[in-house]
Amino acid sequence: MIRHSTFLGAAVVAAALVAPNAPLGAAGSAISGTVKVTGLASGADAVVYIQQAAGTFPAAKPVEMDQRKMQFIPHVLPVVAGTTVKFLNSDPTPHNVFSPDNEKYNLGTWPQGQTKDHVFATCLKPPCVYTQLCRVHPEMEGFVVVLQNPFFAVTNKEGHYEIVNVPPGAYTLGVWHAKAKAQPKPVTVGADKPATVDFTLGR
Ligand SMILES: [Cu+2]
Repeated sequence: MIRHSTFLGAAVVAAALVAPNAPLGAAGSAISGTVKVTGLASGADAVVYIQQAAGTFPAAKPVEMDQRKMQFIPHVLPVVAGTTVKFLNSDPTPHNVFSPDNEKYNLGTWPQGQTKDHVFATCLKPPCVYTQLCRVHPEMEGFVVVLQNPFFAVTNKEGHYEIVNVPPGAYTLGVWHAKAKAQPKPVTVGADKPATVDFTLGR
């Protein structure tokens, strides 16, 4: 599954919203690249994101984090601040949903086929990372990463990411990974000038 493509739709909508006066055809460009994590075989599940973009960004429509085969899917879910996440249980066993981070929440425990919502509306200094846990199954873990704008992508198992339709401008590109870190990098994109930014994360 190509996780980063899940967010293309949101980025397209947001680009249209933030650039209402842009001439027709002056869509943004892509920022893409590869993330390597020192000591890990896979560069998957890193979030690459523009730290701060001009304008305000409405919440995307609700997105889903599933609990299926004893895993949170997707393992890493970036969202724009204010977005509702629908936590679904697809397993025949009850699961719990809680996070010990930031404002903390415990949505309870519920059976197969049901969802409960949490609105990620309190993030004052993005990124706000919520470790997503299940009290019934201590080995289960996921992450919700709350961001200021919809210009983000999650790396696939090759470590590749692509953020599409970024409005022309100069930005700082951050990267988040559950187990490794790297400094942000500057990036400039033009109307027809995509950019490539690679990261090597250390632990
Ligand atoms: Cu569980």
